[in-house]
Amino acid sequence: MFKKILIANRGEIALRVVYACRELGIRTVAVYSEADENSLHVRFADEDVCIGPARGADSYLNVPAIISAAEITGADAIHPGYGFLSESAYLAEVCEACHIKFIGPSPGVIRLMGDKARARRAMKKAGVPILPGSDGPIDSEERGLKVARDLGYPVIIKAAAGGGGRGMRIVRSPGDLGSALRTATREAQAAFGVGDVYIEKYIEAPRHIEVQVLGDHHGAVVHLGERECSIQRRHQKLIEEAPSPALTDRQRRKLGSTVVDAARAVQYTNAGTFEFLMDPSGHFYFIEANTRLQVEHGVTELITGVDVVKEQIRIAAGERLSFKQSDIAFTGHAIECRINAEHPETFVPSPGQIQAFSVPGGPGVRIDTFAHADCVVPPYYDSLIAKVMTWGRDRQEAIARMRRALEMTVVEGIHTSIPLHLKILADPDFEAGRLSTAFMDRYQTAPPRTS
Ligand code: MV4
Repeated sequence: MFKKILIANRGEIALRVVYACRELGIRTVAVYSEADENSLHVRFADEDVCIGPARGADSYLNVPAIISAAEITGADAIHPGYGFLSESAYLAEVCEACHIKFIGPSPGVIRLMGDKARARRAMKKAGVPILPGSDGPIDSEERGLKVARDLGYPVIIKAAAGGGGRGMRIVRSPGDLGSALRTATREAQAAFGVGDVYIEKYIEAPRHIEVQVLGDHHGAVVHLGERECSIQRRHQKLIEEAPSPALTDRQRRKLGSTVVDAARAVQYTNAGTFEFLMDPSGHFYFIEANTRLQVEHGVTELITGVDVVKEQIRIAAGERLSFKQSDIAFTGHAIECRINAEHPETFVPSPGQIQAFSVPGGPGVRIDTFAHADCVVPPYYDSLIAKVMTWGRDRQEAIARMRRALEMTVVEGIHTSIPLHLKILADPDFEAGRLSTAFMDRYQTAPPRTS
């Protein structure tokens, strides 16, 4: 087992990795930017190294600074958390060259899944249902028009190097295809340095359902069931839950075994998430795979009892998974609300100094946060300040617990999304589990007044 892990991240996820390391008896090294000097992840790590100025590009994205910090402190592994360098095949390669274990999949798998068009082909080959679409990148308007005509409109143009909703364009008629292709290609080139785009049939108002997997270095792969993440706004998830209220046990088993086969086919190791869209008639289509720990991993932990972060560390250290698929039982229901430092109606970021901070406990409540009274939420990073998770024997109990937990959460000095979360929890469609990625359209901000 590792003796010392460097955590190349900040905020609640850096603390979450500290928790796992402490429980495993592993020393921790925090890295931090000049804006995070007084953060809890620094306070609770055994050692800490300042890696640069506040801006992410100068600190948490700075590979040489992070590798140097690992070498200086003698860390034998790096946990990248989520965001920042978590899906950097380059960091994973540099780690290999420096004999530091990267706690995540191999560089080859990260690179494969990072190219969404290649990932799509690999999943198709492995027998995973994908959306009807182009076989590879679209390099001309003629080709695009032909593919779109065969698919039928609407279609969606996606950047091969995109993902998470970046670089997508919906096209509803052939007259719009040419200019959409050119814009999408230009934007992809500017944003990702690769202009490749591909086309898929567009599904209106799907559910977003994703499957958590773990694979060890001895060929064992298991799934930990699905999460439903349909409640999102501009590709930022607001509420996630497990299991999905839309799946039958039979669908769950089938989706799970399809994903396990696919992960095996690409020799997937460590933790990963395979994302699907579910159309209104209940069909699943693979969209992309995330080769990192996800923000919402906690709801899976609450219904399976598996500590995903500890498993990531054990897997990277070469240990075998200690359980088989048949050992995993799904018990009850879990929900997560992502509490952001932002105005609940305008969604404008609200960084600053938190004055009062109090979070509830009680049965079935888990809170992952780096916030505390007097802490500062810096303006440089994403606005997630806390994840409130609740567990109940059924969905209704999980929702009731979430309601009382949010009603008794106190955050003063900054705005938070809690009032919006309470509104969603009271929505009859939410309560009935009638979810889709279009759910949040009803909470559109009012257009600015002109008089
Ligand atoms: C789609 C889609 C409809 N049809 N692909 C957005 C994030 C990225 N992972 C893929 N996304 C979508 N791809 C086809 N062919 C709709 C979305 C989508 C979406 C997906 C998941 C969660 C929220 C979403 C919100 C808007 C659009």
